[in-house]
Amino acid sequence: MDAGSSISQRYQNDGYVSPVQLISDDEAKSHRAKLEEVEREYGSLHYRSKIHTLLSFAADLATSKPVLDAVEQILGPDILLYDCTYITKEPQTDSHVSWHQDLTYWGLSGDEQVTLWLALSPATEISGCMRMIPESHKQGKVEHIEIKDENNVLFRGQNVTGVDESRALMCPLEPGQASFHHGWTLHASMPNRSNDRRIGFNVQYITPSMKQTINPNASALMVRGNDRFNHYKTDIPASGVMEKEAVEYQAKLDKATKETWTNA
Ligand SMILES: O=C(O)CCC(=O)C(=O)O
Repeated sequence: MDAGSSISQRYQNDGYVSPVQLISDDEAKSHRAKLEEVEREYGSLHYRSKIHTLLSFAADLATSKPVLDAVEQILGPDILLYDCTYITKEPQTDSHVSWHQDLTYWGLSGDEQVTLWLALSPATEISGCMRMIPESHKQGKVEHIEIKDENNVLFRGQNVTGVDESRALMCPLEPGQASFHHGWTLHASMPNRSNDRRIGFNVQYITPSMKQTINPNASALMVRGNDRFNHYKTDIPASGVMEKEAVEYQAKLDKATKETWTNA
């Protein structure tokens, strides 16, 4: 599916839209190569929040025109980049994601939020692509329980139990393709049984009207339109790669994000 007007219709009806071709295969491969070059020197960057403050190429992709054009169709003209991370499942590992809704532990005041998940390597049924329950966003927030599981990527091991998996649809993505999902859409993903890394570029966008109810110092980056609300401090996007000041700054933001999830 191309980035076109039907993104918003599909998103509103199904609670997600997939696949959307956002960048070319070559661009995805080049982004992956840059990420892996950094990882060879500094170690894995899996699940580090606010990565757009650490890596300029992450900030560039999260604020690029094709991405924001698609986000605008979902959220409208005023857009804040709220968080940005890589979610990586190493080859042949048990790392997985339990059924959950994104908004449950974020402390946001509403649901004008969308998550972008852009594939930087093949996301397939074998490598653990996302699975979604169509239209599940319409029921709003549902109960989560926390289950300790070191292989669950989710910070609190949050789970929605009793999901009717016969309704789940796979969202396979080629490198450069993406999905967008709503914060109340039930989704999960299985372990990576392939021989390649499964790498997703994961970005959360919100409208400026959304408040952060837990962290009074929460920050975000205005990426399109206007902010008439000023609820957020301004993130400083990275101007280089792993620059010393940025490393310290991102570490503080990452800590604050995880404290917010803990206290939500
Ligand atoms: O990367 C995954 O497998 C799951 C990602 C996810 O839960 C999300 O993007 O909200």
